[in-house]
Amino acid sequence: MEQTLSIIKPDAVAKNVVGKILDRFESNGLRIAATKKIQLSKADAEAFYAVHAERPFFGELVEFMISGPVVVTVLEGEDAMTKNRDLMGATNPKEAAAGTIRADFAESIDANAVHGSDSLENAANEIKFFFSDREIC
Ligand code: RTP
Ligand code: MG
Repeated sequence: MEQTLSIIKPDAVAKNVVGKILDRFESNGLRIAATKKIQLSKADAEAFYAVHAERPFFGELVEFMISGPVVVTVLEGEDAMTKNRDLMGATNPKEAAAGTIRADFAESIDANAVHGSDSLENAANEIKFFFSDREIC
């Protein structure tokens, strides 16, 4: 069964909508195979978003991701990676379709509520970044 990684970002954790967001996944056919709440270090965030290291928004992205705890989750199901990206909506919540997580819970392109792996290869690497095999059920 396909797996992907979700991160509920600090803005959504601070708004106390973790349960509401996890419900979107479960209500749309995805299963929670692993989940935990953690505070990322600066080194964690820089490593996780290394692909964006040269982008102008990298510094702000890292500072935002360490501004409070996040909830990292392994989602499992048919087409889990694509399904999660569809449920999230566009990166900029102003462009996100009605009913998506970002349309309903995100504030701005920086504070945009969730991260989701964008390829199966990245999903496998991102899951390994956060979870050991025994934590994934
Ligand atoms: P994510 O990686 O967090 O799931 O978001 P995404 O795939 O929809 O967007 P991506 O292009 O991977 O960008 C990662 C995060 O960087 C911030 N960003 N800011 N100011 C900007 O132009 C800009 N572009 C991207 C967003 O917070 C985005 O989620
Ligand atoms: Mg991305």
